[in-house]
This record gives sequence, C-alpha cells and structure tokens, in this order.
Amino acid sequence: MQQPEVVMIGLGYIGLPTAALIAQGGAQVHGVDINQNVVDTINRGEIHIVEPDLGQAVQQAVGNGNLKAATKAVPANTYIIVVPTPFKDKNEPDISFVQSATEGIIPLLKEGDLYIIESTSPVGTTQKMMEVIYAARPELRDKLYIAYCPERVLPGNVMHELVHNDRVIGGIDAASTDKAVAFYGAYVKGALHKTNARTAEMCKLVENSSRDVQIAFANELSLICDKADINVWELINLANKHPRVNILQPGCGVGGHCIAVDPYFIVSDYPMESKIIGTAREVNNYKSFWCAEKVQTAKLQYELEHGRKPKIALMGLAFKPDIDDLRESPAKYIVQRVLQNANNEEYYIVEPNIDQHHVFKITDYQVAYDKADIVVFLVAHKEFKTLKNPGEKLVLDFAGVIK
Ligand code: SAJ
Repeated sequence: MQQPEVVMIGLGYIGLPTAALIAQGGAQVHGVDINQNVVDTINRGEIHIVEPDLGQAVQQAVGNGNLKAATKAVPANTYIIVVPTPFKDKNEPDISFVQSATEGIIPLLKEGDLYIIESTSPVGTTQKMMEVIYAARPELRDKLYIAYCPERVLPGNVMHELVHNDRVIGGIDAASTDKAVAFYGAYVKGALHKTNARTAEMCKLVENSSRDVQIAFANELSLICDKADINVWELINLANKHPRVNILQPGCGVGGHCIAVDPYFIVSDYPMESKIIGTAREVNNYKSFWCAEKVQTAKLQYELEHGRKPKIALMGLAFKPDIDDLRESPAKYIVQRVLQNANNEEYYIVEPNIDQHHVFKITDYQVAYDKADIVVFLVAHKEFKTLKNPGEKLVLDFAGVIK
C-alpha cells in the first residue's frame, strides 16, 4: 500500500464508519485502534459494532485495499482523532485519550499536514493539543493545519447522516478552517459551516445540552402530571398544537453516551453559569430513580390488595426505542434497581432487540406480557405497541407506549 492520505485514530462508532466512507471515496485510509481484536476484525473485512450498512462499507473498503487497520499510526497527510472522552470522578471530562492519540502521531507530522479532532471535547482542547504538538516539534509551529469538527450523527443512521448532515468546522486559524473544509467537502454533502475551534467545541456540547434540557422539561411535566392526575402524553400533544410550542417526550430518563454525558463538559468548566444545564441533568437522572420507586410502590400495593406477590414484566433495556444498545441506559438502571429490591416476586425481563444477556434472563415480550400482573413499559419499542388488552393488568407506562 502506498502512503495513506488519512490516518483515523479510534475505530469505534464514529471512527470506523468515517474511515470506511472516506476509503469508499477512493482515498487510502489507515485506521488505528489500540484493541488488536478490533484491528483483526476490520482487516478481515468485518465489523465489531452494530450499525446498519456499515458492514458492507467496511467489507468493500477493505476488499479494494483502501482501508487497512493497525495498532500504530503511519505517516499520512491528514490525521483525525476520534477517540472517546470519558469521565473522571465528579463528572469531569478526561481528555487523556485525545492527548495520547495526539502524542502517538507527533513524530509523524510534517509541514502542511492537517490534524483534526472529532471527539467530543471540553472547550479549549484543540488549542491545548496544538500546544502539546508544538512543544514537542517547535520547528512545525504555524506550519500545520489544526481544526475541530464534531461528529453529530444519530446511532442507527450513521452512514446516511455522516454524508448528509451539516458540519461545523473550526480551525485554530482561518487557513486551518479552510483546509479542513476542503477535506470534508470531498465526502460530506451537507453544508460546511466555518467558525473557530472554541466555538465548534462548544457547539457540539450545546447541541446535546439543548436536547437534554428539553427532555428534562418533558420529564418534569410527567412528574407534575402524575401528581395532578393528568395524562402527560395527551397534555403534550395538545400543547404542541400551539404553532410555537414543541415539547419533547418524557421517558424513563436519558441515556446513551452523548446526551446524558456532554452537558457535564459545560457544567464542570462553567458551574456558576450553567444552572439550567446542570439542573436538567439532575431532573433526567431523578426521573429514572422515580420510575424505580413507582414500581416498588405498585408491587407493594398489589400484594396488599391481592394477598399474593405479583408477576412483573419489565419491558425494555435499551437506551432508546428500537436499538440494541444498552450503554448508559436508564431502563437498565431501573431494572437493576427493581431487582435489588426484589422479594420473591416473579420478574420477566424483556428486550426484543437482544437474544441473550450475560446478567439478565431475557423473556419474549408477548410471553412476559401475557403472564404479568404488572407491566412496566420502560422503552417504547415498536413490538410493545402491538400488545393488546391489558385486562386486569396494572400498566405503568413510563415510555408512552399506550398514550
Ligand atoms: N429521549 C427522550 N425523549 C425524547 C427524545 C429522546 O426521553 O423526546 C431520550 C432517549 O430515549 C434516549 C436519550 O434521550 O435515552 C437520547 O436519545 P436521542 O435519540 O435523543 O440521542 P442519541 O444519544 O442517540 O444521539 C444524540 C444526537 N443528538 C441530538 O439529537 C442533539 C445525535 O445527533 C448526536 O450525534 C449524538 O447524540 C452524539 O454523538 O452526540
């Protein structure tokens, strides 16, 4: 293989689809991941994550020799960092993966190269990495193009959104922005919006915080309506008839690896100024706790009224409808909490998008529904919407399955 044009560091949910897409466009892409299994899987033309259309894209790109994976970077012209930015204690972002990925390529950099961070990062990270690079390679100062361009795709629709969504691109100077815009222009059909690195970093955090705050509003309404004996789904539907009102849907909490996480990147750096953003996180976390408490109360009530322990169906484990992703899932948290409080009741745990789980015994949704005295809807999976006639069952619908 000739020298690749692009090195992609991090071959996960975003890095791998992006690498495959660029390679499909004809560029030579060298993907880097610290996990040897991931590297071997990709080099066989296979994938290690679930994402529609990704398998085919990787198979094709590896098959025609444009995509190759390894545990180490090689010299290229463009380096893209797409590694996770997890949390340390107290919800503080940890950019050590971004930093070590950057340090790994510093010896390879040469004048005119383009370095891009896509990982969700606290404001100022791109500048910080620029200083790390130039401290090690002072002769390159002002001779590299350095930019931040957040990914903003929805899991489950990544291959489409990577191409069609607009992108926000912020360089550490105008030349870097232009260089990065030219790079993305080769495969993105959405509009490319130019800004500076700090604004681009903040933009990503604000997008997900905005959604979190709006969901918190819906979740708060669900708590109020429960006390006021009003159907929150009907209420929101009616309020949304107003031409300038658009309330989102309440649920059993907010999950996933983005919306439940990114707001903390703002709160930890600007705690005094981010009251609403911080409170929204609390409201959304509290909603999950509240749901678990509701199940507990319902089960005790049932036993009092019927003189026997109820059979309880816990419907859904994924973090949102119609996916198999359980990471940071509020439904999973609620199931765990309910099971911790179990006292000889019979439980059926349902997740139609997965066959097996290493902790939970999964029951078919229809079987569980038919047998249960108490049905708890945690996720609005499409299968659940087909369930009919609860009859005598007590239904706790936290997901708006029935409405
Ligand atoms: N949720 C509600 N009520 C709603 C909508 C969502 O409770 O009305 C819950 C879901 O059940 C889920 C959580 O919110 O638990 C997040 O789901 P989501 O579908 O809103 O978002 P993600 O995490 O799959 O993807 C988000 C997207 N961000 C926005 O829509 C602003 C995606 O565009 C980002 O690329 C992604 O985060 C990311 O990587 O940051």
